[in-house]
Amino acid sequence: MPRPDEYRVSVTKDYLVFASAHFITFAGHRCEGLHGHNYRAHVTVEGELNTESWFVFDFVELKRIMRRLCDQIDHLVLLPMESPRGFNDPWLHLAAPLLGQADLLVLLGKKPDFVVRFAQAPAVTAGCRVIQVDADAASLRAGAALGIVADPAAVADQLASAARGQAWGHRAWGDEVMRARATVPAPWAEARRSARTPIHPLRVCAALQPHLDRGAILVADGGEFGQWVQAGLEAETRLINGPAGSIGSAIPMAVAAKLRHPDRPVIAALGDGTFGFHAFELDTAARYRLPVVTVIGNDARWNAEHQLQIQHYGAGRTVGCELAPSRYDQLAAALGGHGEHVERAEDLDPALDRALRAGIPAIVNVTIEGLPAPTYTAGPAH
Ligand SMILES: Cc1ncc(C[n+]2csc(CCOP(=O)(O)OP(=O)(O)O)c2C)c(N)n1
Ligand SMILES: [Mg+2]
Repeated sequence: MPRPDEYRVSVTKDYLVFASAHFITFAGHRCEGLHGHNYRAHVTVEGELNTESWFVFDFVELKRIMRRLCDQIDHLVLLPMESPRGFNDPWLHLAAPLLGQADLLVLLGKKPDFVVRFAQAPAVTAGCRVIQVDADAASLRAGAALGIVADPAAVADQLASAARGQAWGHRAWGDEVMRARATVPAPWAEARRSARTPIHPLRVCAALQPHLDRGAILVADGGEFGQWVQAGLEAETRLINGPAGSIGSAIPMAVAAKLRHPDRPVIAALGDGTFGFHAFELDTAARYRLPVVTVIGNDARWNAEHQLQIQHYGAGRTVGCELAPSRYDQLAAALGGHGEHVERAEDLDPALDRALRAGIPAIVNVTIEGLPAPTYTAGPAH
């Protein structure tokens, strides 16, 4: 509330609008909103009356500033950041527990938030210094040893080229981290080859890996299957669901990736529950003839939630996370796409080949075993 000697001016206009969220952009700067959101800006300025002009704030200037701000943020695509799990990113494999030994942490465009456990003890050593590079000065944490306001990508390039000119005598810890990163639990090798039914998530990874090696882009999303996919695949280009772990954006992300890289195959791997969030984006992909391949790890469950319930309430007390073992491949066919249904490991390779060759959006619906996500610190992985 303004004080009695303060005044308030409020502005909103039809043109003070901007749109953001999921977009497809085409040649000629045309934009199509998928299910993006349109926002109307409303600003209120409170202050004393200027006794010369009898203005609180020049109305015309206020509208001009607002217009500029709206134009700046209009049509920005909101894409999730790596990585929802931060220190817990399953791709780190056995390196995750070693990160806590670091004596220097460089955060490039990353806020010291929950995904890096606030860069504080006990997640990092008590004496660990933090250097934070961020384009936004307001994001710099007061306690950082050094805060730099700059484009993080440019700083990363500068650091890398400066580092190339240095002789590094102390590689042991770095090598240890790299080795741990490249090390997966021993039972994984067998799981990747396994012919068992329902199919092990790592067996799905084994079938996908050669396509990624040949340049396919990976989109990984959702639940326990999403964690397995992130852990079990090496992709040169990988998009995963955002820092908060919000699920469901895989197909829109895959559509965007295909538009950006029309010559590269795009594979979205996601759980059945996750598919349910924005399954109809397949229709968008079909209408725009974008042949993305969606691989659904179908365990007929919201397994991530199911596992949490087991952990917290016990195995006999799970509720409300069951799904039907639906034939999502048939949904693809109904929308003008290509569908494959796979129940046996030996059928994975030919089904993926057909899906990738189909030239239209495809769904590969794979009946998988609903396993808990991989863990590395608490005993052997599943
Ligand atoms: C938007 C959103 N809603 C709900 C959740 C909570 N959530 C996380 S994983 C999950 C279930 C995912 O199920 P599925 O995709 O089938 O993967 P599974 O765990 O079965 O492998 C849910 C509901 C979330 N992270 N984001
Ligand atoms: Mg599931």
